[in-house]
Formats: sequence, structure tokens, C-alpha cells
Amino acid sequence: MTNPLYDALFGVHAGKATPFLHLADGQIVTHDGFLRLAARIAHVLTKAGLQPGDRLAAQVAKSPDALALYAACAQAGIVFLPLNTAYTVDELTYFIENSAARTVICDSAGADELRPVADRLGAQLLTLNGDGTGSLMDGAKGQSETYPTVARAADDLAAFLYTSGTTGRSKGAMLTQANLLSNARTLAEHWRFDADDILLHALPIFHTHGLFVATNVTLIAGGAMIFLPNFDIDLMIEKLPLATVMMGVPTFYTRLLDDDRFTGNLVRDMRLFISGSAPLLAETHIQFEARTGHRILERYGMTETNMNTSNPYDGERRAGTVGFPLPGVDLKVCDPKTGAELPQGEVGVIEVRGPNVFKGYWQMPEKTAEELRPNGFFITGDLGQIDGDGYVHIVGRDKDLIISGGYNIYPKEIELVLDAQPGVLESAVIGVPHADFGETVLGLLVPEPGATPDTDAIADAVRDTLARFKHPRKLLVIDELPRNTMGKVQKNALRNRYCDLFSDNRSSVTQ
Ligand code: MCA
Ligand code: AMP
Repeated sequence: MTNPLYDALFGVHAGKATPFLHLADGQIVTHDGFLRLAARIAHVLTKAGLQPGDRLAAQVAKSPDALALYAACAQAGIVFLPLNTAYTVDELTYFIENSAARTVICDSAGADELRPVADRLGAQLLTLNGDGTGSLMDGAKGQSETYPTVARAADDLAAFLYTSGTTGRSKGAMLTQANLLSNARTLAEHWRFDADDILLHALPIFHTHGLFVATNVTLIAGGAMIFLPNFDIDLMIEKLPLATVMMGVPTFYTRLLDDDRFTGNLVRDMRLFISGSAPLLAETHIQFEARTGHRILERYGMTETNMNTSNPYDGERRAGTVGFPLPGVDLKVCDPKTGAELPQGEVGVIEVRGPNVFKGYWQMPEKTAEELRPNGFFITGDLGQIDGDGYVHIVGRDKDLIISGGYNIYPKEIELVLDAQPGVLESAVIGVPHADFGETVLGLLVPEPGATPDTDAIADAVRDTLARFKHPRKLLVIDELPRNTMGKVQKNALRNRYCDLFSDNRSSVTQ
């Protein structure tokens, strides 16, 4: 009996004293040391009563222990549910309840607030802090460093990642072992990863990009990572000369280009820079090449699908495009209304099919049916076009989504909070260009007749409910929302009206 994901990513490294994680302070965690750490954690989880197939929700700081928790879940057959560290208790409550997570792991600082929620929902609470303290690691101290890997089938669930929806309700995307493994294999081969690679890892590990793309690809190739807690420009400049590959969201690249210490000489030993999660401006691509001689390789993916397309490793990495469908991925551009495939060159909704495409949304068969066709094609909601050479261009979105610094924000979720505030008749939330984050959130409020909404009080209410990165950077009170003849709010008109609000002023980042 085997566990395909654990065996290929982790088990294969048993006994290897080679470096896996290079930490910011210079400490090294070897491949074998990492596996032993994961085994000890797996024992704690099993002794706590977790069974294969149970969900474990984790809102923890990025650390080797947090990554080992992922490996431990894979080894014990537990479904890993990583959560953004910015989520509020309100948001966490939904995820814990919806997933029926049996165990919740959080930072000690948040434990008092979360414990009543966990108790009410019948989940046990353990703590894990960024410095390796907390009840999870206390429990792991005396445990055996080997753990009998639980057998899993390729179609068994490995992880849930929540993705917000246009209705404002988050959906748990169910990812199987085969989804993660097939994509890791394809990407490692496509991007030529090997055991000599050292990936500079400054992304969070609660999303596909940092966890599955960066980490799984490095693991499957047997390489190492310079594992930084977050994106800190000074640390990036210090560590870049030691790396061979970097993965980042476009904000990483624009922030590096804004720093004079970032030069071609600094990255002379680098072999590859990869960008994704949000559109990389052609201008950034060009400036980056002029500064370093490297052409950034842009790829395109989603939580539900892992990675779908990539620019070529050897061929032309074309600025403003996301390259070609990956081997094994079918991609077509379809009429948004009929679903019929459109002729090459026309703009339509991108649909994808392949071993990378998820199993569906947890306990939401109707939502799954709306987006996943019976023939296996997933309707991405991204608008695209395929050029004469076969390169895929993302030209817009058929879904109401804002991407800020690589984080997805669904306006509906914020509008629901704004609409409920005193004096607000209705609201519209839009994304407007922002020099640092690509896009940022603008909230537009229409007052009830005779009312004057208190924008400070409204900002406080948003702060209590939603994660920081979703907060509107500005709230404006306007007379009315523009609507079309069907009564639908014309967000494009609003986006055009407010497009210059933040575009060239980095100091307007804060509210
Ligand atoms: C931080 N803040 C943000 C964001 N990040 N606000 C909006 N959007 C954000 N992305 C808040 C902070 O809480 C802070 O609030 C203020 O904005 C300024 O923070 P700053 O220090 O400038 O930000 P930072 O901490 O340096 O973070 C920026 C970042 C980070 C490095 C770009 O957001 C990041 O690591 N993004 C990567 C996200 C990612 O991994 N996405 C992949 C999703 P205050 O001023 O109140 O303190 S997976 C995916 O999309 C698919 C599958 C794919 O294709 O990969
Ligand atoms: P998520 O739901 O967090 O998985 O985000 C997926 C979305 O990010 C996609 O549907 C796209 O809209 C966007 N995205 C990811 N990579 C790219 C890219 N390279 N260019 C443009 N948009 C991207």
C-alpha cells in the first residue's frame, strides 16, 4: 500500500542529510531532519484522534514546523486546510464550521478568542507559534521519529483551500493527491528543477503558489529552499545571490525593481525567475530584463486547478502572456453564454481540463456543477485569447474579482458588510490600479435618503469582520451607482471613473 503524495514529495528523502530549508538566520533543516519532525507531529495528530480523511485547519505563521505540519497531514492521510494568517475570527468560524474541521491549529496569541468557536463546533484546539513553541510542538517532543505512513489512493483528498465566491460565500476547493502530484511533476520537469536548485521562498504557505507550486516542485526535485517568513526587501537582497530560482507575485518584482541594490550582478547565479497569481505588466517584464538580463517566466493557475499554462523554459517568454497549456492540460476559449469553443484569436472564457483540476467544492454540489462541466472542463471565469503562435493571453475577468498583491478579494463579501451599515442604502466595491499591489480596493457608498454614513465607523466595522487585505483603502460616498438598462451596476464605468485614485502614489497605501 502506498501514499502517492507523501511517498513522492517526502518519503523519497528519508535518510538524506542534504539541506532542505535554509532559514533566515543561517540554520539548516535537512531533508531527513524535516521528515523526522513531520513524523513526530503526525504522532501527535493521530494520538489526538484524527483519522484519515479528517480535516485539520491551520492558521499559523510560516515556519519549518508549519511546513512539517503539511507533511505530517500527508503522511497520516489527514486533509490539510491552511488558512490566511490575516483572517479574522468571523472568517475562521465559517471555515471551521463549513469544513467540519476536527482539529484547529492556531497561534497562541489567537487561542483565547478561537477556543469558544472551536468548542462550539466540536473541534479541538492546538497551538503552534512561529518560534516553534505551542502545545502541538510540546506534544511532539517525546514522539517517535518514524511514523507508519497511512495508505492513500490517488483520488483521496490531500487538501482543501478555500476560495471566495461571487456570491460572497467561500467554497472549499477539494484537491486530491493526484491533483497536487501531477502538477508538481509537470512543473518540475517543465521548469527543469533538480536537486541542485535553491528556491528563494518568501511567499506565504497558505496558498497554492507558496505551498503547492513553490514547495511541492522543490520537494519533488529534491532541491532546497531559502525559507523566509515573508517578503522583506533587505532579506531578499541578502539572500538572492544564494538562490538559483525565485517565485513571486508581481508585487515582488516591482518592489525589487524599486530598489537600487537589485542589480544584474546580485542575481548572476540565478537561473530562473517565475511570476504568477496576478498579471505581470509587460512593462515590469521589460524593465526586469533590462536590469538583470533575465526574462521572467510567467505562468497562470488557480486554486481549483493548480497551474494551467506556462511560458516556455527554452523558447520565447513573451511579455504580457501566460504561455502555453502545460503538458496534459486541455485549454479552450469559449463563448461565455453558450460555452461553445471560439475560433483562435477571439476573446472568451478560459476553460481547462486535466489531472490538475480539482474534485469539486466541498459539500456544494450545485456550485460545483455551475463551474465544473460533466466532461471535466472547469470554467475559470478568466477572459482570454490565444494568439497566432499559441500563447495564451489573460485579457480580463468574467468574474467580479480583485487581485491585490496576489491575494484574491471578492467584492461581494465586502459589499455585504458595507450594505449592512447604518445610513448605507447600497454599495459597490471595485478594484482600481495601485502601483504596489497592482489593484486595490475602493468602496463606494450610496447613502439612504437624508443620511450621512459615518465612514470611520464603517471602516471599524469592516476591520472587525474581514481580513486586513480586503479592507477598502478608501470609502467614498456618492449619490448613486451607475446601472445598465437591466438594473445591473456598471462596475466598468466606476473603475474608469476612479482609475487614477491610487495609480502612481505609493504613499496612499494606507487608509
Ligand atoms: C499586506 N497587506 C495587503 C496585502 N498584503 N493589503 C492588500 N493586499 C495585499 N496583498 C496589508 C498589510 O496588512 C498592511 O496593513 C498593509 O497592507 C501594507 O503592508 P506591507 O507591509 O506593504 O505588505 P507586506 O506585508 O509586505 O505584503 C505584501 C505582499 C504580500 C508581500 C505582496 O501581500 C504577499 O506575500 N502576497 C502574496 C500573496 C500570494 O501568495 N498569493 C498567491 C495566491 P497595515 O498597514 O494595516 O499594517 S494563490 C493564487 O493566486 C493562484 C493559485 C496562483 O496562480 O498562484
Ligand atoms: P485564486 O483563486 O487565488 O487561485 O486565483 C486565481 C486567479 O488569479 C485566476 O483565476 C486569475 O484571475 C489570476 N491569475 C493567476 N495567475 C495569473 C497570471 N499570470 N496572470 C493573470 N492572472 C492570473
